[in-house]
Order: sequence, then C-alpha cells, then structure tokens
Amino acid sequence: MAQDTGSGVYLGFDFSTQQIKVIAVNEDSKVLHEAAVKFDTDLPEFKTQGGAHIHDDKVTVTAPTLMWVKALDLLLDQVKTSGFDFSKVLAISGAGQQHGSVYWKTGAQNTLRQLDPVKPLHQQLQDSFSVADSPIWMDASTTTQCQQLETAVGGPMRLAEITGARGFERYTGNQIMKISQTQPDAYSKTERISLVSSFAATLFCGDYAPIDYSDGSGMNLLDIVNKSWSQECLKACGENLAEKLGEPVPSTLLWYVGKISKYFVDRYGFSPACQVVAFTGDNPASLAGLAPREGDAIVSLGTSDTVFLWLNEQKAGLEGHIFVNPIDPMDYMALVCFKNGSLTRERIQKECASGSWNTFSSCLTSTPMGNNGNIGIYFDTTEIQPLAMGTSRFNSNGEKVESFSPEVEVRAVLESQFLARRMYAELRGMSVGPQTRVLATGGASSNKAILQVLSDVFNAPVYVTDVPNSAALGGCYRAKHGVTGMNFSEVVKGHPEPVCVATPTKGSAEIYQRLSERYKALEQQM
Ligand code: 5FX
Repeated sequence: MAQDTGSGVYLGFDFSTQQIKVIAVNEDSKVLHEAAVKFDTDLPEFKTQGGAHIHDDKVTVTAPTLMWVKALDLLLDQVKTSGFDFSKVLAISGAGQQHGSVYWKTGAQNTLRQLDPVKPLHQQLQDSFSVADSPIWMDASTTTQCQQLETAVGGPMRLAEITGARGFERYTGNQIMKISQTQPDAYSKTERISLVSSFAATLFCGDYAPIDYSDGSGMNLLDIVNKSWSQECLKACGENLAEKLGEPVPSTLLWYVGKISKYFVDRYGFSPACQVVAFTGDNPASLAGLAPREGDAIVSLGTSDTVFLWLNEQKAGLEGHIFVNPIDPMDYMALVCFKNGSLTRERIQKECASGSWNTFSSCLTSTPMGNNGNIGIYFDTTEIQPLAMGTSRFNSNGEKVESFSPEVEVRAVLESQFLARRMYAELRGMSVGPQTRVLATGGASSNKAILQVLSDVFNAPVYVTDVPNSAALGGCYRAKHGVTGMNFSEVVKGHPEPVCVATPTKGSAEIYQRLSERYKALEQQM
C-alpha cells in the first residue's frame, strides 16, 4: 500500500447498490489506497442479489439497512489490517446510491452518541431502525403515491417546477409516503429519516448528519430554487416530516457536517480533528469525481447511458432530473438516463458486424454522416423517455422499412441514440456547440469511431476521461473542497486531464440539425 506520510489524506466512500468502496488520495489527487466490501459475496448471510431483495411483486425492492452497517465494519477492519494510517486523514466525504431511505427508531440518536469502540457498529445498531429494510432506487412500487403527490401540488409539471422532477417511483418522498400509509406504527416510531448518503455520514459523525441539497433533490420534497423543504410536498408525504428530515445543507463549499466521532478515533486511529463533509448522491458525487468545468456535458456510455450536465440555470420539464449542483450550490446539474445503451449497441454489433468492434467501426467509417436519410430507433427494453419499446426503421422519404443493410443499421443505432441524448439534454437546458466539452466515460468511450459520431451529432469536441470509481473519488475531492474552501479547479489539480479524441466533422452541424428535427417527429410517432 502506497501511503505518503508528508501530506494530508482525504477519504471518499461510495455506498453503492452492490458494494461499499473507499478511496484515499493525497493533496495531489494521487490515489493511495482502495478497498471494497461486496454485499452478495462478503455478507452472504443477508442473501441479497446485486445488493438488493426483489420482492414477490417484482416492483418492491429493498436492502437490509443493517447490511450496510456491517459492510462498513468489515471495510474499515480490512483497511486497518492493511496498515493504512487513519491519523493522516484530514477529511472524509462520500456518496450513497440515490433515493434510498433509512428509518432511525426513536432512541437511536442516543445510541449513536455513545458507541463503544470495542464493539462493531452492527452489534450496537441492530435495534436502531424502525424499518429494517430500506427501500432503494430500484423500487417501483409507489405509482399511487406519485399520483397523490402530483395531485396535491397541482400536477406533474408543478411538482417538477418545485422539486426538479415529476413524481418518480424511486424518489424518496413517495417512498416515505408509502411507509407512512402502510406501516403507520413504524413511521410514528421514526425519529429521523436519512438518505443512504446522510445515513453514511451519520455513522461517521456519531450523530444525525443533515441531508445535502444535491442528494435532497432526488426526493420530490426539496424546493430546489429556495433550497428548503417544500411545505406542500412535506404535508402530502407524512406527518411531522420536517422534523424527521432535519434541515438540508449545502453539499460542500466550506461546509462540513461535523467531526469524526470518538468511536472511529478510538477504534481505527482517526485524528479527532478529522472533518466529515456532507455525503451526497452517487450521481452528484460522480460529477465531482470527473473534475468537470462549468458548462461541460458528461456522456456516460454504459449498460444504460446517462447524460450529466452542469447548468447555471435550470428548466423544469417532465423528462429527466434536475439536482442542485454538488460543487456550486447556486448552480444545477441535470441527469437524464436511457435504458437502451451498451446492450443494444452490442446486439447490433453481433448481428451486423459479426461480433467485432473493428468491423463495427469500419461500418461507421464507410457510411456518411446522416446515413443518407435513414433513421432507426432501437428500444430493446422499454425506454425511460419516451416510454416506448420496439424497433422502427425509416428511409429518407420517412417511409417505414423492414430492414437496413448491416452498415446502415450500425450507423443508425448510434445516430439515433446520440440524437436522443442530445435532444433530451437540450430540453434540460444544455446548449450544445463547439464551446461545450463533451466528456465521454464508460465502456463504449474506448471506441474512437463511436466517439466521432457523438462529436458530429453534438457538434462539440469529445474528450475521454477514464475515471474508475468516480463517485468515491468525488468523495475525496468534495472532502478537500469542503474543508479547504479552495476553488474546485485547484482541488482537482492532480486529476488526469481529459484527452480530446474527436472534433466535429465539417458540415455535421447542418446535417444533424435536420436529422434531429426528423428524429423528434418520428420518436413522437412511436
Ligand atoms: C439516479 O436517479 C438513480 O436512481 C441511480 O443512478 C442510483 O443513484 C444508483 F445508485
């Protein structure tokens, strides 16, 4: 383990769906240590699959809260055994899977304040939760509650204007409403409700840590303009909810939520001066971990594709999500997620390019921008926006056709995916153009031919940035940002600079402007 002794160290944790991960960096952003505990394999007694329990109705998805506590015990023991010197850590922060909620039973605060360093956390906190199974972001069981909340505030658009999103099943306010309706006894015995992020910070502080604005934006409860709980939303979701949530706080910017608790000082050797900076959601933390500049658009090309935007101003809408920005609380970040990403590209690669990415790339270079007017839409699974499934192909006259040649099919899948990413990003406030840096990450970002199409469709230069574990790394950067108050660009000074790999081909702007109008009309028909 490379630990440099001279300079300060920052720790970033990621309480994600399948594991807890920790990264340590020094003042130059050099990674000194990494470790992880995987729920399914390291804690088999909880019998999770992918870190979750999918209930018989298939739409209720939970995770045992105590499993996360036990995983932290294991992780810190493992790091200590490796010889890591916790006394060098100046500050910690981290991330949690967004939207998940933790219900602390009346009396839990007292337990948290008196933890015995001789015993692991899970032994001491086993009776501290009024709801043993935390609903997580994969849960889709709250459609009724979403409708009730939207109706209570005056419709889905009004909810989006207040909270940054229409009613989404996984959003925490709707989950809390369901618990208050279906488990009223457990709800009334709850003294505090945390998000996964503020729950993790709570463990480190040995006292309730507040919810930060950025992750708080994933609840359908926070007024993202005024940065306070929306009274109308609180009222619709549960009694005395303001009290149970505590006041929300800025995500960072010289804001720390407390000192590390004595428990960690005595058990692991942390310095009593070590600060805990507010934890946030995994997506906001990933934005920070990619060390973006204001105005960047991040396109993550993975199993599902996600577009993150750093916005100075936000535009309410029914698609996608707006969060308060985790780096500058006066700004916003948008997130739009598409289910049909790499798996669809891989299917077409198998069917049309004999399973070879080289052949796939050759198909792209042998077909012109705009694909001679052919457009295909490929939703192998039900897409999020639009809510549609199936494949449709149209020729240059806008007529439906049964099939395309393999080369045309390869270009068609990429062009339509990137046109959709661009269209929904523009709807959420992105203004694309040569001034926008598009930062590509994720599996498909290693294919230059794919990135050239991305650059042409967005009419913007594309940079690659290979940052594994960006959420945990974002925790390190946010910890440093939170306690030093440096400019974020200074905080991330040692971060590897993104490399420009594609610039728009001459003529692409006009071609894709036209195609984007056609794509929009065809998508509406689906
Ligand atoms: C975002 O809205 C999501 O629901 C997911 O990306 C979770 O944050 C995954 F942890």
